[in-house]
Amino acid sequence: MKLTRRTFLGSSIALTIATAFGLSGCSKKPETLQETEGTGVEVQKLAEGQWKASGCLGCTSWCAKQVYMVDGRAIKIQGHPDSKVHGANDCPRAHLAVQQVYDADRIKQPMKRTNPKKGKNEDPGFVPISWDEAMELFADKIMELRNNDETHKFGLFRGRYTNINDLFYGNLPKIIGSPNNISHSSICAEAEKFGPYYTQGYWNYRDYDVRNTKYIICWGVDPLCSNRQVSHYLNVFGELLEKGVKIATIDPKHSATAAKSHVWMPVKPGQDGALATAMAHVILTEGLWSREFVGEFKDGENHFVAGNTVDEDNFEENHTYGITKWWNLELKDRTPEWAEAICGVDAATIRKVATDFANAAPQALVFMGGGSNMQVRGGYNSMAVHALNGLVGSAEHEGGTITGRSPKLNGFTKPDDFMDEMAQKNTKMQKIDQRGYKEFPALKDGKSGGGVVTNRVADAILAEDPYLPKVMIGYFCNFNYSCTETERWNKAMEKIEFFAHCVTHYSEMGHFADLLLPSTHHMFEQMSAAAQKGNGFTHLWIAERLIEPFYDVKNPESEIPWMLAEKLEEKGFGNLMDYLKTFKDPETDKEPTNGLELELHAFKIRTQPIWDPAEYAETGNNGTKYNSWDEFIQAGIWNSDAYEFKKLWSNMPTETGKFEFYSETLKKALAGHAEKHNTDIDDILATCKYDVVGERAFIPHYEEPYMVGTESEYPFAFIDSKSRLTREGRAANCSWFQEFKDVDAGDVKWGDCIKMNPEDAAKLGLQDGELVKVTSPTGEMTTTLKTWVALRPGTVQKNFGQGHWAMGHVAAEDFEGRVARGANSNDMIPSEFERLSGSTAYYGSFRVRIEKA
Ligand SMILES: Nc1nc2c(c(=O)[nH]1)N[C@H]1C(S)=C(S)[C@@H](COP(=O)(O)OP(=O)(O)OC[C@H]3O[C@@H](n4cnc5c(=O)[nH]c(N)nc54)[C@H](O)[C@@H]3O)O[C@H]1N2
Ligand SMILES: Nc1nc2c(c(=O)[nH]1)N[C@H]1C(S)=C(S)[C@@H](COP(=O)(O)OP(=O)(O)OC[C@H]3O[C@@H](n4cnc5c(=O)[nH]c(N)nc54)[C@H](O)[C@@H]3O)O[C@H]1N2
Ligand code: SF4
Ligand SMILES: [Mo]
Repeated sequence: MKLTRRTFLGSSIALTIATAFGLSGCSKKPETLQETEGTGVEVQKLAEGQWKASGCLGCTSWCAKQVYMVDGRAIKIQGHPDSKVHGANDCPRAHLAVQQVYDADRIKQPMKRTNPKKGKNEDPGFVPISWDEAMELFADKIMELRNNDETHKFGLFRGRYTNINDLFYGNLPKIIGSPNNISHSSICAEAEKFGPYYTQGYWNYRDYDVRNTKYIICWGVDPLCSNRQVSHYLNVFGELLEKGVKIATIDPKHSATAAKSHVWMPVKPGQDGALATAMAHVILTEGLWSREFVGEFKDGENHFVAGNTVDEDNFEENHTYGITKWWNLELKDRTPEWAEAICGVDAATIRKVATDFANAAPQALVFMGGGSNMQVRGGYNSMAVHALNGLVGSAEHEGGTITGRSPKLNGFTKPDDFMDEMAQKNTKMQKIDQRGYKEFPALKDGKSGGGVVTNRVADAILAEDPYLPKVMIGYFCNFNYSCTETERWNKAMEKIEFFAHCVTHYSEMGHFADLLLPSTHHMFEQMSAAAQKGNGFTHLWIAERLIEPFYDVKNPESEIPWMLAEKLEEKGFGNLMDYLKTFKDPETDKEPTNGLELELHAFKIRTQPIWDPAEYAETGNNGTKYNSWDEFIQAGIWNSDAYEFKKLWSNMPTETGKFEFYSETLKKALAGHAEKHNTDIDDILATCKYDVVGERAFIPHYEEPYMVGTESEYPFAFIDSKSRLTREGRAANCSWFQEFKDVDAGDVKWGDCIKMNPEDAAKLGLQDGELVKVTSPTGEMTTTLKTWVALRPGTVQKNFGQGHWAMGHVAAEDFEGRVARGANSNDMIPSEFERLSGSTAYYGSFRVRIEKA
């Protein structure tokens, strides 16, 4: 059976896009056109409606939103004015959510695969079934695992998620008896957290006090386009420039932010470590480090002279640890002239930026994104770049880089009492992502195997090492598109006996599913909540179901587990249902009787320290205090109190309590991992593709980037960046994404391109606009060439977001024929890792060859 549009539309085929958008079929006629006073411009007045609180999971910014509701339909979105993070400000991508929820291409009811053969070129033959049948099938598969004592062969993939995800992602696999809950975190940003953790003990995103700063270095980050708090930065940037804040951007491409910066430093891809260590060298030799934070030579003289070691005993450190070791082991030789030859930024610019930055400090900050560190040897770049904040005393300082406060929330009942003997035993098995293997330390929070290695799962499945999982469920994720070397994922998912995918849309991953479980859209069709920081505050938004879904969709984090628990109970395994019954309504003490009640109770329990005075009297509440659930849910937002600067000085959660330039914390973590594998740290680092030996392993240092493909065979270093309008991997089926694709400078509407400096194009005899074949050591793609001056010669750049062959009729060139619109860089990016954090390497990691197609 062919995967046709009709199959997808099912019984809802009569719904046209027009009705979906509320343009017709609406009980009220649209209001008439009116002239806005004095302008002569006629605009359509918004129909009578109401702003309702909600939130956006379009990216990790997790912005608080309001949705304008008319007759039960969502028609417009704005920032929640009460958010102290971004106020009513918005990012353009929020509006795409309206196109997503009313998309005619959504999966409208559960679908079952009828073709047992899996493969990209196989037609899955999906046919509609009821939820009851779907859950029956799924529960049978889990019971098979239980009957064979192989519950560890169950696995759950998580992409994006809400604040109650611990119920489904955290605890459900444990109760079934599996260690395998695999999040997408390490295809996202783990290497970026590595540096801040191994210097100041903080494994999370940072916040930047830009309103009080004088100098910002945007390093491998494009805050006007991506990263977190786009809604905030897009709107505050003008104010900063007007006030005279200086901005330098370090990015091999001329990004949206570079275009608004005073200085653009087009670092060669992957060479961030050279630049960062040279800037540290300048700050020390020029005597511009923070005396208050770092300390001073006992004799008051500056002994940091290029090429000379210093006497460690002659320096009295304050809130930091290891400054002289860092100098002696690394920085003394890292002159700007040395760096210029390596990283391609001239020595004078390095000197000037380092000096201006340090002179503005402590109201000066380095804003670090993934560009500088989601690289094969990016762990130490992450440390080196973040350490600059330590050198100038801006870490935790007003106008500096801060770590943000989290809301105090309640956890759920622990699953332990609901795990039977089989579950206790099988959850102790090795996880299927190989975390903690010798070659995958994944040292989150200082622990060997403490973090996830998402993208390794494909290899592990193919190698059946540690074992082949059999029954899997995934939600809000699309690893066959979002992970590198996508073909590995296609082959791996073919091997999974039974896979259920809980998503709004068909996708490259869903193509390999046995069950498609249509999911609610997080912004409109379910209860939802998330917390994020920005502007010196943290907000937590909470949203009620705003739209009564007109497709047969369910929330994967609550309704699907409930239905599964019912089925499992019928089949004799009641532990999951017993567990879910502990989710009692904190107000009435009533047990949930269905999935929607479970959802409501879970959010109430989680946020009780925000809305229940009796609860926060005990737990504390470091922000808005509500008097009841109703009051909280109506307002839809909680804000933290303002950040307390300097509170963590000499109180960092590191081994020494200090900001570590010589990381005792990393030394301990690496030693723990080496000991587990009966070897030494040098061997571990070599296994992880690092060059370093000895003591330098514990300090931020320069490593030559590990690039796949030799320069002679593959002359161009590839630069991957996010499309400005992509909502992670899932905006391409919105016509607004396609129509405005050219907001990415140089890109084309409804299409795709790769960009190259015109000098390089001329050398190759290639013309702007012609089709080219791009070949990497592991894949190839055909796309249009655009010449673009804003790139250094020797590089090519392409944005991530197009290249969907599944998803829908807008995203794909030919949906039924599985022909992509544009190209997915991941078809070409070799699968490499930053192994110390478990991250996938997207940046500074490979080269390509370009020829006429
Ligand atoms: N080359 C390259 N690759 C990248 C990146 C890059 O910059 N370059 N970025 C990386 C990053 S930072 C990340 S975080 C990952 C993201 O990668 P993933 O976590 O795999 O997420 P998406 O690709 O966004 O796919 C999410 C799926 O969820 C479904 N969906 C959409 N909305 C909803 C909803 O409201 N509810 C549910 N249940 N499902 C929904 C859609 O069908 C979509 O297929 O990609 C990574 N991959
Ligand atoms: N528009 C948009 N914004 C998003 C998302 C989205 O999908 N779309 N996703 C969100 C998510 S999930 C995440 S994790 C964050 C990630 O946000 P970031 O970590 O900031 O990651 P990117 O935007 O992928 O990359 C940042 C910059 O790195 C540059 N870069 C590439 N190679 C190198 C290099 O070798 N060195 C240096 N210095 N720079 C390099 C790229 O050109 C790009 O401008 O963004 C979030 N914001
Ligand atoms: S897409 Fe990201 S930045 Fe934009 S509104 Fe949504 S969460 Fe905020
Ligand atoms: Mo991400």
